[in-house]
Amino acid sequence: MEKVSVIIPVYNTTEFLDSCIDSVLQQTHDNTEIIIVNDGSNEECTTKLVGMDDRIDKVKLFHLPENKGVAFARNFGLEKASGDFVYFLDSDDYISNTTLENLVSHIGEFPMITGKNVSVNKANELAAIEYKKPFVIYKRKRLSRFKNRSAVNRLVRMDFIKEHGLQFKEDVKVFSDMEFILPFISLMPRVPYLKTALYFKRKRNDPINNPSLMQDLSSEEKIKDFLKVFNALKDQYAETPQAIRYLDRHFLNFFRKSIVLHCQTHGDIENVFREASYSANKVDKKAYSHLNIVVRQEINYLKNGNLSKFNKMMRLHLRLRKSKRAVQSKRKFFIQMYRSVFLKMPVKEKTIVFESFLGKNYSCSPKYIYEYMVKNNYDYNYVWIFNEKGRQLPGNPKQVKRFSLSYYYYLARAKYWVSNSRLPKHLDKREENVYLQTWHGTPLKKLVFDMNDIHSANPNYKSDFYSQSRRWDYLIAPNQFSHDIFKRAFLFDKEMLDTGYPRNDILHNEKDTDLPNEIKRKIGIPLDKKVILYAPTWRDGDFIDRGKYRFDLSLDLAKLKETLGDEYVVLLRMHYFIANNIDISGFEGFAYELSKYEDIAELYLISDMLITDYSSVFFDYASLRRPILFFAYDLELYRDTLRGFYMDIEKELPGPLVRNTDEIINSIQNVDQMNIEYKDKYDAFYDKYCGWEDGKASERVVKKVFK
Ligand code: C2G
Repeated sequence: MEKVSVIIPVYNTTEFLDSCIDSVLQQTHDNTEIIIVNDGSNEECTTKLVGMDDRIDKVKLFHLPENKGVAFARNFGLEKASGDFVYFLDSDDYISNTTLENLVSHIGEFPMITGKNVSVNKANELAAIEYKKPFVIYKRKRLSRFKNRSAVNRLVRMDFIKEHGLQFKEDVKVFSDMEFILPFISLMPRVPYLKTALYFKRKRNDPINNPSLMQDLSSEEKIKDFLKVFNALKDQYAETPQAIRYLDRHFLNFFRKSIVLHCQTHGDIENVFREASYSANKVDKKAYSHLNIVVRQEINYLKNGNLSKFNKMMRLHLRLRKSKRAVQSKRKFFIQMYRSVFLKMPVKEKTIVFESFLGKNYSCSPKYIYEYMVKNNYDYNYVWIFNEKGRQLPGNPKQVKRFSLSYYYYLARAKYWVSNSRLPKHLDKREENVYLQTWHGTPLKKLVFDMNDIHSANPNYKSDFYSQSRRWDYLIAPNQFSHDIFKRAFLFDKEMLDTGYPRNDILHNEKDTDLPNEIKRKIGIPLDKKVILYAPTWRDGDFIDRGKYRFDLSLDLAKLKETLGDEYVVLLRMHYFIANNIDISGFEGFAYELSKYEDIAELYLISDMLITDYSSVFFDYASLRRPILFFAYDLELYRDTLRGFYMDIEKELPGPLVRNTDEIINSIQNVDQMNIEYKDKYDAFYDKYCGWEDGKASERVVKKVFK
């Protein structure tokens, strides 16, 4: 059986190594050697590699004395390889267990065969492994034109490499593969492509702390590398028309995607322009004769080295594209108005825009900050963002619909923004703008940069979060514990307001007033029944779409009603991300579906007891010093896989962990005993997490931010 040498250059990818190497060890093709080239990785990664080497005899591990770059590492691996075929795999990716077998059995007489790449991020990685089979489409092998310039997921004949002296270009950090790949383009008119040979390419989710090579370089560095490779190959293959066509096509593509973008977004572009101009002169006119006149002019000015005309043409090109986009969609038109008109108008010094939970309701700290200001006659104009307008609100603020033209107008002009979650990335913060981020809970579950893997629907979560949170000027901390975590997990370095949560003022100020009964009457809850509130959080892995998650009720309502129905009613309150409806038919008068109720703080006020899970609601509810049960039926999955926690919940929680409805019923029937049992823990919990709150948090925040 023919031997395959799998060459894996490694640089600081500890967390991905197991899945990468295991995927090679599990190959159905038997005769494989694994050549790992440790390219000067850190100690953690090196130790991990050494451990693997001991375990497995197929692995040949080499250490380079310092980081020499991926091209050098691959060339080094090539020298060590003894197989009939070579296959390149990156150390943060992995392959399906039949990939090599499929490639070997279909390569025939060709010097190279290509497989199919599948992009994976944390959210679909499990799915990709689990559903590996259905991914494989058993189609006949197809000869296709060669589009992609990367060396991974190709089985290459060693003879061919040796015969042509193929190498990766070592004096660039990126695009070093092109030099290795190009001979195939010029010598093979067609390359077999096999859909069943899968390569799982990982999309890194933390470009801030753990960037991939591409993510780590500036656009200027990438452009310089590309041009260097392009120039060298153009000269080397001047006599090979196929290679020339391939190179020209790549240049034009790169010009339109990367060079133009760089020039539009950077001030000092002279250097890049000069170098690109030099390369553009190597491009054959025929390669771009089919493009539209504006792009052709752009390329001509680039070739002539006329920067000012090039700039003019680029701006015209941009304007044309923008207006084309603007008519394509209303939202885009609003955004264009926002950028080109509203942001140019002066800031309104006395305007504050408020938003809570992405416009879903009138609640949380923004509500209480706002109400404090209205009640104390602060001289400001107030604007609230909602998904649905038309609420009756104290102070009668202006209400705007989220993402409407007025939304963009007020966000552009208001000096102040107050929000409890993130505002969209496409908004621009003006220099004069003051952004108060209230956030929305003491964290139990790990946050952003403390999270290892992202299981939720948005794979760009970390980088989005990073850019959105750079705009925050103030951030409210409910307690010292949150202060420390927020600083680290949000990488927040502006002013933290150690005030406690404004949203909990109501729990201190209205606990003993008529308000609780008024709220019960408004909802229609009998005054003679005790109230249990069930308020669980969302599950990162159960998504329907971005921002839309599913939740299945694990409470047995029938059992609860049967045992507790005479004394209690149950309020069901789902997290605002939950998109499916909870069905309570048959339980009317006992169960109340209040997921759409505006403000959960009002539900806390009227509840005698809380059941929750890993939601931050219990940190707030504890301000009332009322009993709390933790219905943690999926604790292991949630804590160990999906999120990870900041505290040892078995030690610190101020109430019991329960796993099923029977245990819930049992705790409720013995609630007095439970209160005694948990008294000390409750006191300690209260001091640590609720100690800063006294009903005056809104006042402290307003005095600080609005002077
Ligand atoms: N919430 C609610 N109803 C629920 C759950 C939550 O109204 N059933 C509200 C509460 O105000 C809660 C907030 O949403 O404090 C945040 O909910 P969490 O369940 O804690 O989850 P998440 O939105 O992921 O925020 O630092 C806090 C974390 O970021 C948690």
